[in-house]
Amino acid sequence: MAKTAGDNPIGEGTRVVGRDVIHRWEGNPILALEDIPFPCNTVFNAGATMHNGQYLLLIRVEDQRGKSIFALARSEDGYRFVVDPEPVMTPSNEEPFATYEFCGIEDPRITFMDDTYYIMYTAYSHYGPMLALAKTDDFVRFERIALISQPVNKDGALFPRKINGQYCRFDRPNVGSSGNIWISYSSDLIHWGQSEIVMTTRPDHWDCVRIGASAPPIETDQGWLEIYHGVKETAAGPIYRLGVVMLDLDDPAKVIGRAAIPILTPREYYERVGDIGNVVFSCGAILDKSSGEVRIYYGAADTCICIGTAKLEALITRCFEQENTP
Ligand code: BMA
Repeated sequence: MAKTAGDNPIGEGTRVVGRDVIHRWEGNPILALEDIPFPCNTVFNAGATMHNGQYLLLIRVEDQRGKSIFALARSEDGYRFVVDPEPVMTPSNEEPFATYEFCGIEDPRITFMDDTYYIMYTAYSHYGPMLALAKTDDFVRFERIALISQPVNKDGALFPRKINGQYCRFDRPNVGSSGNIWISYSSDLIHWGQSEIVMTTRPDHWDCVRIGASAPPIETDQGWLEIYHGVKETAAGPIYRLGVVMLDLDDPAKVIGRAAIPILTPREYYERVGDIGNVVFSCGAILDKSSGEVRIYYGAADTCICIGTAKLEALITRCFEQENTP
């Protein structure tokens, strides 16, 4: 439903929306609590992909205990989604996953590679968050592959092809309350190593406290385009925003362009107010190669799911503008 000026008690309706390179859909949010066909608390960060001509979102749903599970939402147009009646992945009862998923499974990111859909997600337990990997062919049967990091690690995003003969992922080990984007490699998707720092927080910027990969990287003729999130602490708590960076195609640990300003920042009421306010957080984006448009699905205020779009070329250009004007 299109918003009018009166809908937003914080700003002045949609007047502020045009300041971000990402265009928010006027019908946002696309999924909220009332769209989930089983009892839950909130719905937010979702992996995104195409499957048999349909848009699929693997959505993070927080149940009423406070533990997260995954459900599947389907759409013909990428905007209007219907959620399957039952969750598709819940914390495992089988070891070794049961111990490390005890507090929930979070933030799924989908990568299609070699006819298989891989899902890298955060397994949450009393021992802290760590990365896990599952796979599916049909979004009906999901098979866990392995726990693939120690705690504390989050924001795992698998590249869509091997690089120099190896599988490749971003991850985000924490150092206290801070954290940077790293890269790790594997020959079998189970054992990971050769870890290397990719990029760090910027002390004087919107991404000064923590950063992490958001959507899995998109291959372009300029390099790997990564949509990432950055956190700034304020007197009123953290603000989560989205930014873009371009990485070398053959050596994705090498940054070749990083936008100075965010591509999306919380401005709308549904991004400002919710269980965790002032959050836009993406786990999935879909590139339509024929139109050159990127559809970015993002959780807003840890309470609903939204869509924003941008031309791929606009995102690429942003990466190489060192001092983007606000
Ligand atoms: C991050 C993740 C996300 C969440 C965000 C804002 O650390 O846990 O799932 O959306 O915080 O609360």
